[in-house]
Amino acid sequence: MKGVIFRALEQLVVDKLGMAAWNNLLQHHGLAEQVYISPKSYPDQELMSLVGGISEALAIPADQVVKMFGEYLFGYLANRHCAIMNQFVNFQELIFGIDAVIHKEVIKLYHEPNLPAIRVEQGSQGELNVFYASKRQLCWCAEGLIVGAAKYFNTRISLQHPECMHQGASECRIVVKVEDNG
Ligand code: MNH
Ligand code: ZN
Repeated sequence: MKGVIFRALEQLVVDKLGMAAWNNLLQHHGLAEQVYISPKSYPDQELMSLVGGISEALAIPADQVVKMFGEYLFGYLANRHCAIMNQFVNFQELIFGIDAVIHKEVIKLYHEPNLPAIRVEQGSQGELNVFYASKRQLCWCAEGLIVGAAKYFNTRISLQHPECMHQGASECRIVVKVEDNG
């Protein structure tokens, strides 16, 4: 994962628990000397162990920590990439543009980013099926990012996650129902 992802996690932890908690976390995971500033990629495993540490510190299951982080990450990325965000007028457009617009721009802006495969299909009841696949299996982060996107557009949604890589599926299916379009 890119440094930007770790910096977002750092900001979340510092916001919620303070700088000492972040330094403690790094220390407990042998990352005390680590600063996530360079444009290179850092091992996915470091993100996973930090999530594990936060999960322990807050007594919240890791999947919920990852989802909370995803929601926070959306705001963090949206702030830094206004030019990308301004291409979307509403929540649905953004969701349909994750792969072909957002992550396509990310490939131009970041050196060899590690991105998931995402495709979106309209369901028969107006719901959106977001299909997610990645060897990082961060589908809870995807859920959180979707929640963050909905909040960004003042849109009320509900989510289901009926097929999941963590349950042996080859890709996750996240069903997004728009309840109220702001
Ligand atoms: Mn996007 C990584 C999904 C919006 C920029 N993105 C990820 C990952 C997921 C993801 C999941 C974690 C990697 C993986 O699972 O393999 N992203 C989404 C979803 C939305 C989204 C579901 C909207 C909803 N992403 C955005 C926006 C931006 C962005 C908006 C920026 C403008 N995403 C990134 C960057 C990475 C990333 C940057 C990190 C790449 C890396 O670490 O190498
Ligand atoms: Zn899943």
